[in-house]
This record gives sequence, structure tokens and C-alpha cells, in this order.
Amino acid sequence: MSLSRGGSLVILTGAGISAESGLRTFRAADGLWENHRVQDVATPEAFHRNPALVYRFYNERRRSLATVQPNAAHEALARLERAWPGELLLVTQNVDDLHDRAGSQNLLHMHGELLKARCLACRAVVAWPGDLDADDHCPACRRGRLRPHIVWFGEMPLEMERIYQALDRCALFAAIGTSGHVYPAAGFVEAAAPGARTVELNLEPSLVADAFQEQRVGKATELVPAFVA
Ligand code: BJW
Repeated sequence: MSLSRGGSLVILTGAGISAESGLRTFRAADGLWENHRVQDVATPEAFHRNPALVYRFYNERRRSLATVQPNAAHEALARLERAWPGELLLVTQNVDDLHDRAGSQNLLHMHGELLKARCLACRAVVAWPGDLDADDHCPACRRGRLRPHIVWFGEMPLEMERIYQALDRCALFAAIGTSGHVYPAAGFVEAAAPGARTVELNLEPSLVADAFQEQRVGKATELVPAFVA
């Protein structure tokens, strides 16, 4: 068994956990969309400059989400949560809903959710209403325009207080399928409680691999079920 029973766990996931479901990661060599770098479409500046392009990008990603399924790694984490006798917080940087569909409950989407939109006027977060475009208005206040409920660069990630509180008292912090390029998530390993066990599970060592006590290198669908067994 890779985990000793009990205690508080914080598990961080990134795009690598959904790769084997068929969703592209961000920093892979093919991380392009209509010849735009993904990083160039997913920014507040891009939305300001060309909202139609940004809506199209997210409408397309939302549609492709409907064609994929949770994989063995998502399922293993949901199983772990059901069986775990202590506290378990799953923090995902992913905007897909594969952890939700696998059955994880104590789950925070720190970079937002692809299936939700947010009103620029009243800030209500609503279900994404079909194919969104620049003429759509908020169903709650009926006046504001809607934007994707996504945390873009330079914006504050969600639920930070809850995440840091959980890190502060955790007995184990594990990061799965994330490259360590993007902060604050890449710094969570440094915020884990003194004495916490820290483990990285990834296809290759991340940029912050040296900050972890342990490394498991390989595919999420193989590493994660073995780790939680
Ligand atoms: C597998 C696998 C398999 C593949 N099995 N593994 C200078 C220094 C430090 C920080 C900054 C700086 N300048 C600016 C900043 C801050 C900035 C930042 O970090 N920039 C860096 C680029 C330097 N961060 C922000 O702006 C954030 N906000 C912020 O800092 O607010 C201030 C604040 C913070 C804290 C407290 C108070 C205030 C916001 C970041 C928002 C990130 N948004 C995105 C886009 C979402 C939109 C969308 O989806 O459309 O989120 S960027 C993108 O990267 C996405 C991801 O969630 C995020 C992380 O990517 P991830 O998940 O790691 O994916 P990849 O592709 O990078 O890696 C995949 C990994 O999986 C790889 O390692 C593969 O090997 C592996 N893998 N197959 C296992 N089968």
C-alpha cells in the first residue's frame, strides 16, 4: 500500500490526469488551436480584443468535453475519497468535469469550470447556456454580458483560502499530472504543513520536482490506481 490510513490529504491535479481521456494538455507540443497558442486565447486581453474568438475556443472545448470520459486515475481518486477515514481535499486546475463525473465530491476547481459562465455585471455564476456568443446576456440580471467562468493569467484563482488552510494541516500532499509552470498551484508543495509527506506523480519530473520528497514517473492511469490501492 502506498498510503498509510488516516490523516488529512490534499491532492492537486493538472491536465496530465485528463490526457489519457483524450483532452490535450497545455504545454504539449501540439498545444495549438486554430494556429493560436492556447495561452494567447485564454487571457483577459484576448477576451477584450476578440471576444468572438474566445467564445468560439470555449464553445469548441465544451463540445469536445462531451465526447470524453473519466479514466482510471479519476476513478481511483473518487474511490479513495469514499474509503478515506480522514479529510481529503481534491484541488484541480482542470476546467473539465471529469473528476465530478467520476464521483469526487470534496473537489475545488481552482481555475474555474468549462461548463459554467459568469456575468460581468452581477457576477452570478450560471450553467453555460448552449453556444455562447457576444450577444448573450446573464439569465440572472438580464443585463450583463457573460464570460467563461475560467481563471485566466493575472486573475485570482478560486478558493485560495480553503486550499491554504487544508495545506496547512495536511499529512500528505500529492500532485498529479501538472507541469509546475503555473503559480500559485506550483507553489503548493512549499505550503504543505511541516512534516507532511509530499509526492509527485507525473509523466516526467515537473519544474518543481525537487521540492517533493518522492517522485513516481509514468502514466496517471497506471500510477494513481497503484498509489491509492
Ligand atoms: C501526464 C500525462 C499522463 C501528460 N499521466 N502525467 C512569474 C513568476 C511566478 C508567477 C508568475 C510570474 N508571472 C506571472 C505569474 C503568475 C501566473 C503564472 O504562474 N505565470 C507563469 C506562466 C509564470 N499565474 C497567474 O496569473 C494565476 N493567478 C495569480 O497568480 O493570481 C495572483 C495570486 C495568486 C495567489 C494568491 C493571490 C494572488 C492564474 C493562473 C491561471 C491559469 N490558467 C490556465 C488557463 C485556464 C484556461 C483554460 O483552460 O482555457 O490554467 S493556464 C493553464 O495552465 C491552465 C492549467 O490549469 C494551468 C496548469 O497547467 P497544467 O495542468 O500543469 O498542464 P501542463 O500542460 O502544463 O502540464 C501537464 C503535465 O502532465 C506535464 O508535466 C506532462 O508531462 C504531464 N502528463 N500526460 C501523467 N498520461
